[in-house]
Amino acid sequence: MATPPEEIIGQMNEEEQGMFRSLATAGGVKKAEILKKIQTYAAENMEAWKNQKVCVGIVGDPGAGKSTFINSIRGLKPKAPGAAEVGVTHTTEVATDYPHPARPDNLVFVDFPGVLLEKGSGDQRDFDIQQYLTKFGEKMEQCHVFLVFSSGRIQHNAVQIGMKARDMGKKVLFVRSQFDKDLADKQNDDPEYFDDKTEADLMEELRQDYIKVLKRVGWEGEVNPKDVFIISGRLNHVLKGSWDIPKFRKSVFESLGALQRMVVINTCRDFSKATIKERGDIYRSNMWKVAMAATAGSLVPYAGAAAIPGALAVAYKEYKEGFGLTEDAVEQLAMMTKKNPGELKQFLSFSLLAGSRGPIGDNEALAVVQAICNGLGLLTAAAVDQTVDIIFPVIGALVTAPLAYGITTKVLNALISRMEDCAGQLFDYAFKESAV
Ligand SMILES: Nc1nc2c(ncn2[C@@H]2O[C@H](COP(=O)(O)OP(=O)(O)O)[C@@H](O)[C@H]2O)c(=O)[nH]1
Ligand SMILES: [Mg+2]
Repeated sequence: MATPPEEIIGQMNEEEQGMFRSLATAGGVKKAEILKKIQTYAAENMEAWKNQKVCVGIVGDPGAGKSTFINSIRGLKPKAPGAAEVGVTHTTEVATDYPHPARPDNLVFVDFPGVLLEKGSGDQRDFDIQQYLTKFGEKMEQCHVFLVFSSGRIQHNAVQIGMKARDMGKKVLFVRSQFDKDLADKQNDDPEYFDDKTEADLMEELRQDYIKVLKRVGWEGEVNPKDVFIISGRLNHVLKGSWDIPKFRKSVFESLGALQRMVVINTCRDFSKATIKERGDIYRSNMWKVAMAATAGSLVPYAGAAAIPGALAVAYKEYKEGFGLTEDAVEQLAMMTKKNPGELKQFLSFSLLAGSRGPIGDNEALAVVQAICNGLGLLTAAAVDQTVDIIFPVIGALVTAPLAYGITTKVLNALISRMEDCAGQLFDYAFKESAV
């Protein structure tokens, strides 16, 4: 029994469905031929996200925390190589690109100037949005989403620029940063506030305040409170997902296309527990492609097995990155939570292994695991324990597979679910009794 093409086409995004639906409904094209075409497409496009570009435009008042956030979202500390200068008060008149160091061609944050100084005038009140657009309009067009930063007293200029971005059809999100500072100030200045109110109440007040100020400074149209995010731009808070960071990340996902989302989750490190499900779902939506690529060459069980390791290995590596389960990520997590890195890695290995006994005998499974891992080049000294542990149930399922495509998607789904669980458990374990 072969997998019907309709089932696979149903998993595709709109554009891809358009490509293959007509083929499936056209008379005279054999199912096997359609499957072959889908396979070829999948094999060629499994990593198509690597050709995508995501550009995030940022504007806001000086001192709002733009540079700090631009560094943190790229995983950089303030003085790291490539980091934006923080605390600079002089105004610049250029839009500065800040590429993500891990994928500089795929993910760029653009710091747009909030002013346009006329030669000889130096008067900011003369801000001319038309002139600004002449200079920066093209660059703004290249951005996919805009962030308007404020520290409570947003400037007229930033509002004008934000509205233009909106009029260009861009999603505009509003960010009020430095909530860690706001919270500490409130606890110091008005401790009684917290007798009957919570952190969440203070966040709501700041959110409403942001909307009020936006209106006062000339924002035209409704501002949805769901588009306003109260965050701290400090590295640890961005990585941990404090306050509105998870909601913010989800809104950014929603503003992007399917492949662009892959760029973000595979590139921007995120330890937050609250986005685990969204990250998993982004990988799930791409599963059919991985599975079809894995079975490229044949849909006959075993005959296609030679292609399986390559596609699976690629997906496996992506998942580890996206869920923060790489050696490097775990070491960073250990550092920020002041835990012993060895201890965290051991915990991760243990949770990956838990409940992984498959339907086939241990010796048999081990032999297959070793063969596959060798083929994947994953059997390196550093990664071996984690890799074998997680691939174990995958291979267990493959060996008993009656049908390569169907089983591979099941296996990928299991792999994603396993990584989701592990990422959640690791988060709880790492942040337990941690001051971060
Ligand atoms: N506590 C705290 N300080 C921040 C935060 N974001 C920025 N700062 C500080 O605020 C000042 C201005 O930040 P910067 O990122 O340069 O703002 P920009 O002018 O918008 O680029 C610097 O001293 C930062 O260290 C934050 O989220 N929390
Ligand atoms: Mg700055």
